Order: sequence, then structure tokens, then C-alpha cells
Amino acid sequence: MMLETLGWNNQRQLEFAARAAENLVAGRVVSEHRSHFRVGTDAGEISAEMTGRLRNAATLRSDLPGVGDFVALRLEMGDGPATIEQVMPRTSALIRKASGENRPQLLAANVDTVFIVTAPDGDFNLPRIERLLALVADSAAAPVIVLNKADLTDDVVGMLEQITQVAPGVPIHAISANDDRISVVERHFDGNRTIALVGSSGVGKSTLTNALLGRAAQATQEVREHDSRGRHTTTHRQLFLRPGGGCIIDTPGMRGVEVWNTDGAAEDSFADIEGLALECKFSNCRHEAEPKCAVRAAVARGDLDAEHLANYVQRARAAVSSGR
Ligand SMILES: Nc1nc2c(ncn2[C@@H]2O[C@H](COP(=O)(O)OP(=O)(O)O)[C@@H](O)[C@H]2O)c(=O)[nH]1
Ligand SMILES: [Mg+2]
Ligand SMILES: [Zn+2]
Repeated sequence: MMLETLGWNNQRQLEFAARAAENLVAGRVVSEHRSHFRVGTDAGEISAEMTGRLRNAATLRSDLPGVGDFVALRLEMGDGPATIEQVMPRTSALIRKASGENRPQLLAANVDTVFIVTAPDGDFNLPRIERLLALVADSAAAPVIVLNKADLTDDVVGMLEQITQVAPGVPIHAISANDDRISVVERHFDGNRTIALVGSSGVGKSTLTNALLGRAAQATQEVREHDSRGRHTTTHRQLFLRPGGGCIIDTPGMRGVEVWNTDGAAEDSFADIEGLALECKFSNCRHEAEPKCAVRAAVARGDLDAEHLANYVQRARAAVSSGR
């Protein structure tokens, strides 16, 4: 049935047994518009609202239903929208820090794999890939890196090598979404898996979504000449069912993504450098050309990877130039 193609399985069915006994129906949130939801069920897609009780019970906004959540629904007699009575336990949650606010924002729930999409034209930036890897690491989904627009560079191999440096062991694929050279990424949908696409605006997430769906479901943006970046066009998140199986969640561009840290995994990736920096002669040492720098000394001794320091320095420079 439809719910199975949306990722429903035996484990979820077991967790749902008590709710089914109360005549609740299972569904998956496919889109969200303020407090109004579209939910896929075995009987097709329906409208739903959440109960006040559910809203009041949430300690964090990210506890509320969001795209990708499996929910327990009470169907109304007549034409009214169904009500969401419960968010079923999540197997993963992609959560970022809402921009400009100190609160978590749910990007997508129950995602099996996240495609971190990047492109050679202007977007290519290893610290950004590292930040997105930290976001994925916190989510419990598996990362895959997709270098899109491979047609725009003569050095695909060199770029893949650079990515491998910051993402050892992570699958990496070079593709061209706009001429349908995408077959290498399709196997990640096997078994009706759910994939979310993250990455800067303009890297081709919506183009890839459309290529994977075989239809123009998402609006894409023509590239602006002067900076070769696409403009932001995807305004809300939506879960799409692939005709070949599996689900896709496209997300709006996340140039300045900040990790909402539940367990400190993101900061931890540079804890080694921050520890060594305590021994630098100058407390504001940037570990570039300053004398008596303990961090560069560690690189010279072979105790610290030079590439890892380069990523840290690039990230620190970016933070300064963006005023953070
Ligand atoms: N050359 C080239 N351009 C692409 C490719 N994929 C997407 N684009 C273009 O990149 C621009 C931004 O794409 P879009 O899908 O809107 O990016 P999004 O902001 O990440 O959703 C559009 O003009 C696309 O046609 C590709 O593989 N090669
Ligand atoms: Mg888009
Ligand atoms: Zn230093």
C-alpha cells in the first residue's frame, strides 16, 4: 500500500499497534504549511492539523510534527481535516539551529540518507562540507556527498580527493543533474529509503530532485551571470515519492547552516586544535604566521594533520568575514 512505499515497515507497525487499537490511522507528513499538514496514508493524501494537546506537550519546537514524521491520525467524519494525535518515534531527525534564533528547527524526520550536495562553480568549500557532515552526524542518518555539475570542471578527480580528505569513508559521487547523469545515486533509494538533500542554494538540489522524480516537481533557478549562483527558489520542504521507489526531501538552500548541537559532536571535530591552541604564545593566535604557534608546531612534528588545520583556519576566516 501507499504507506509502505513511504517507508512504513514492520518495526513501525509494531510501535503503532496500541494506536491502531484506538482506531487511529498511520500516516507520513509530506508537507507542512504553518499549522496545516498534508499527510500520506494508505487511503491517499489527506489534510491534517495537530491537536492542542500535542502542541502543548512539546518542550521544543522540533518535537512538533514535521516533514518526514510518521504520525497517528484521527480521521474526522465529514469534510474536516484529520487531527494528528501523536508523532511516532523518529529513527533520525535532521535538526539545525534556526537562523538568528537560539532554537532548534526540524528540517526532516526519519531520513535514512542525506545527500550533501556541492558543486564546482563557486560553492566548493571544504569547511561547509564539514559543517554539513556534523549536521548529518547529529541526525543519525547516513551521509553521502554528491559533487553535482561535474560537467563544469576538468578536475573531478582532484575535487573528489579533496572531499575525501574531510570525509574519509563517506560515499562520494560525481554527477550532472541537468543532463541526467545521475544513475550512480539511484541505488541509495533501494528498499524505499528516504533521502534528504542539503547544500547551498544553487548547487542543483531541485534539478537533482526533478531528475530523480522524472518530472518537474520543484522550481529551479537559472544561474545569475555575475556570481554563478542560483537564486533561492525552494521555499518549503516537501517529501516526494519516487516512481522507482523511495522518498526525496528537497530543502531550501542552507548557505549559513548552523548545527543545533545535541551532544557537541560538531565542536568536537576541532577540539584537538583548540586544545593545542592553549599553548600558543599569543592568546589570539590564528595559527597562520604568528611566532611560537603550538598548533603549527604540532603539524611540523606530524601530530596534527595539515589539511585539518587548513580547514579550521578557512572556517575561522569565514566566521570573521561574516561577522560571527
Ligand atoms: N552545468 C550544470 N548546471 C546545473 C546542473 N545541475 C543544476 N544546474 C543548474 O544550476 C542552477 C541551480 O539549480 P537548482 O536546482 O535550482 O539549485 P538549488 O538551489 O540547489 O535547488 C540551475 O540553473 C540549474 O540548471 C549540472 O549538473 N550542471
Ligand atoms: Mg532549490
Ligand atoms: Zn597558534
